[in-house]
Amino acid sequence: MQLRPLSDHVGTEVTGIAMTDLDDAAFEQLRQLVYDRGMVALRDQTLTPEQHIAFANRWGGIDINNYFPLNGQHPEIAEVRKEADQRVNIGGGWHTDHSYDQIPAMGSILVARELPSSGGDTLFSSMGAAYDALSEGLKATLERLNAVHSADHIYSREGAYAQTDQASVLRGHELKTLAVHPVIIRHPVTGRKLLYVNGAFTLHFEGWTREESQPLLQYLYSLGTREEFQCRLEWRPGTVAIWDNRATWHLAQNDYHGERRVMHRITLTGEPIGR
Ligand SMILES: O=C(O)CCC(=O)C(=O)O
Ligand SMILES: [Fe+2]
Repeated sequence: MQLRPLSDHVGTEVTGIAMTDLDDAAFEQLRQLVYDRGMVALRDQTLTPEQHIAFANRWGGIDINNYFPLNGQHPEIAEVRKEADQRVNIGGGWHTDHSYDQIPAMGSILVARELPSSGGDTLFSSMGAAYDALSEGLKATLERLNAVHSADHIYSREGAYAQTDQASVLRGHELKTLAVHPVIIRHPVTGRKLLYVNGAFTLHFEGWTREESQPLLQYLYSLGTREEFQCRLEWRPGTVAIWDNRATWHLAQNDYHGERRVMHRITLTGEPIGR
């Protein structure tokens, strides 16, 4: 397995291995790499949907996404799709997946199925680096805070996608989600401290109004998207990304209007998170 870091803090490109053919030692090495680097991009894979599912089950388990369109044949696989005539993409703002769940998903495995001729990159940002960059004073304040997360304002009938051309394909408009998580969490495996709020799903600090929360949240969002904490994944046919939702945020660039982009996502079950 050959490794190439995509930036200082997040993302490693892996070549020279096949996901379908890993012995236990190589599988555990890959798992550790995802935890340490936040995102791993495996190049030159040929992964059928069945192999995608088998790999996710080997990792530990699958959380079904309640909102994205499902792939007809495989309910475990959600489709992240933008058609040539659609303007809005899925995941076009900085976020981490499923923070509105009580036990948020560990991560996601995204397989490129149809790519535009150019554009459609995904950016990732390191929440470990964001935490490390906080002052000791703000760290101490944030350590004591929890934040409230929900997906309702994104996916409900009045939500962010409602008036867009993704509305008709998204599901779960009637679902209600609410979860409270510490603002600073410890990675359940590595113990690394991480900033755990995000611009898509975090509503406010627990016990604070939204109005009171906004300025500090906005500060944290701008900190978390500093360019030096980011990497860029340029997809190629055969690229598969595995990312850790606790340790990173991501953003899907929407710069390929007029072309189709189709990705298959499986969401990986997580462990309870805490301080
Ligand atoms: O399409 C992408 O690159 C990522 C979309 C996204 O946010 C996701 O699959 O969770
Ligand atoms: Fe996402």
